[in-house]
Amino acid sequence: MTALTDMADLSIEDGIAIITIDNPPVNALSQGVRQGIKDGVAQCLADDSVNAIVLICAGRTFIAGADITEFGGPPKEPGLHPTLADMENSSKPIIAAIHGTALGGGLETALVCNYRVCDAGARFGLPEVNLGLLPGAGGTQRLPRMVGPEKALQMVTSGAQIGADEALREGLVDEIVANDLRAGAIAFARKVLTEKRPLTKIRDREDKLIAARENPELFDKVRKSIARKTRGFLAPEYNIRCIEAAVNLPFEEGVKEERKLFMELMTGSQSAAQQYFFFAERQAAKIPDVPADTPEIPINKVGVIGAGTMGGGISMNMANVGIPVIMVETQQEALDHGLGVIRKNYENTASKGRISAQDVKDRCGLISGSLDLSELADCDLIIEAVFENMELKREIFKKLDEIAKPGAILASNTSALNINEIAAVTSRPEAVIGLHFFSPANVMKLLEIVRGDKSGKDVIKTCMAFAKRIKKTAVLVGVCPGFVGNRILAKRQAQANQLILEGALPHEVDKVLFEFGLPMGPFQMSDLAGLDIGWNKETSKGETIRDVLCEADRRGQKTGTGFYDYDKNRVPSPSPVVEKLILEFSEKTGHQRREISEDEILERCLYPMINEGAKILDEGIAIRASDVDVTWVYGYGWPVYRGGPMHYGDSLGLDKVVATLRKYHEMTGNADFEPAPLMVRLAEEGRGFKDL
Ligand code: 3H9
Repeated sequence: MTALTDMADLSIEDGIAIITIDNPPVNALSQGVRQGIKDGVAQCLADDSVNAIVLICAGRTFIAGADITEFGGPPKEPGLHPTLADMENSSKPIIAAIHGTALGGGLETALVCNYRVCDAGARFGLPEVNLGLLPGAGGTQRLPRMVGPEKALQMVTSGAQIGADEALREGLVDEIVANDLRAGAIAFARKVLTEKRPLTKIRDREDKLIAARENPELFDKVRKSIARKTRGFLAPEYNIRCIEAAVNLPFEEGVKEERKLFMELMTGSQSAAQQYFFFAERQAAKIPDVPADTPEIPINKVGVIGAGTMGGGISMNMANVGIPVIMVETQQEALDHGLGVIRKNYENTASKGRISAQDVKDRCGLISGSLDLSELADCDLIIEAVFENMELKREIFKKLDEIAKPGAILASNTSALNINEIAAVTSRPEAVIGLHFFSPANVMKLLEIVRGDKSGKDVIKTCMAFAKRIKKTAVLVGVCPGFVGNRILAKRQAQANQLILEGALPHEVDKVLFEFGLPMGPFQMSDLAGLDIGWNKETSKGETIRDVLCEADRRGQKTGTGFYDYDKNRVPSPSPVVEKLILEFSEKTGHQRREISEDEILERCLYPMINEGAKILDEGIAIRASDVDVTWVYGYGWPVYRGGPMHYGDSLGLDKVVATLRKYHEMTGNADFEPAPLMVRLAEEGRGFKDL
């Protein structure tokens, strides 16, 4: 075996050359990999003893794509394009041997080979869209030639992967190797030689494109079908245009179009934000003071206290991954209702074909119910999900302390309350932690893990790993009112409430934030949650617009009216009644209403969020700025193409954010606009949160 570079080597076995890539952890196409492939192919072509070449990877996967860490830096020779061109022009057959995931540039590398074999677990995809990109090394031109434009469109716009069986059916691979992939690939290479199979090149194929040429509506159909999900994103549309080019243009011209659109995306702000977020998400899993060798507590059974919307959603997470869960309620009726809702949810999912009838049965079978708290005695993790009342929570934790087995983790799903105060009523504060799920808990990807002063490192490590197991992205935060997500949300809500007193109307505020890319504005969100959360009819004195609306029995979507009027399909429309109530309230509270620009709405809602994020960082409540961004993207639907509030602040320039905050501070006197010292310091140093 000869080393080609420090990431690739070459061996020759009876006329078959094997180029092995070894660039852990995912064999990304770093400079050393490209160099290795290029040199390896050249050596094989020059060596008369070599008749065919197998390209295979060491470690856990085939090439998982271009090396994202090289993006944005100076180009390092050789580029991917000339490397792939050498492969495609090889006069000796090249066979890709694929295991793990052939993704992005990895799949594009496989597509310039003459043949592809894989093991049964291999997966294939072009996930560039998730990085705000498109496959820029011929993938958009070659994939539709292999699997047809329809399938290619689905793959490039969603980034979804297909498995080995589907890849074989679609013609993407030539053979699935049963056991030893390397031996199987070598045997396949010999077969190619003995059978004198041609040096087929995907670029020369046209057969699967012809039907689409007569069906140009195909593209608009796809555009329409993904419009809601991809609102605001550039990359999905650019990916579609590339497939259109593959169908309608000669190969070389299609490649040129792909290159042009790729460069546009690559140099744009959306891809920068999405690439940033790719690493942000992975960073969040790293906890500096919890060493990798910290032991984990095995979690084989979970208890959930409360069978309401939250408790039910939380329980579904466990059942979805095969973990038995017991829900405890105080009343049989509430328990039955909770279990019924879960079943209905699963049945709905099954009716859409996303899970099977057997899945519904299995998952429901994993969720049991009880009215007796002592049945939680054998649970490894108990999650309290009752309503937000400190006294009630403390009472429950006192009981849990007596019931739970030694070593069990006692978690609260509180969205704002002090975990230390809850932990203090137990004899084992090290076992207590916050697991803040976001509603709907079976859907939202974020899990805010709240570390109390005494939470054990093993408990933290276990919860971080457990989050991954139930397919959530966890962010570890410290104790403060509202933690990271809701603390920042409160600042936006305060400004939104203020803006409608000063002159804007709820739908005007919501429109600005919706157009910014959020799933909905603050008033639609309040209506959805219910305006009467925390509101008390007996004590309400009409001190806020929310009070006024609740007193008028406008309590949000559930009552058909709130800040908006809702039709029977829950479609909102601005309400003249609310407008009148707001105008009256403005006058009563001495506000001189004025025209408020969209820019002011945006800045006043978003900049205090960035400011609060800076305070959170300064206080050590979040470990890093990117954790705040992960919280907001996965917990509140902040558009990932804007990275998150902290990345957004950096992209605006912190000097601009500070100056604008000062302007509003002067104008309103509101302390939320007083720039956080950390942000002022960074702005003065010409740095950003990314430099911390
Ligand atoms: C592309 O190919 C463009 C082309 O069209 C060419 C145009 C010219 N580069 O996710 P994990 C790191 S764009 C650099 O935790 P898993 C990752 O940061 C690319 N680093 O593991 C992490 O580092 P750390 C298209 C990468 O097992 C470590 O590897 N391809 C890359 O849960 C482990 O990652 C993609 O978008 C990379 N490409 O999942 C695929 N990928 O340990 C992106 C990963 O320091 N990758 N790292 O935190 C993935 O989807 C997942 O990583 C994968 C493994 C499924 C492969």
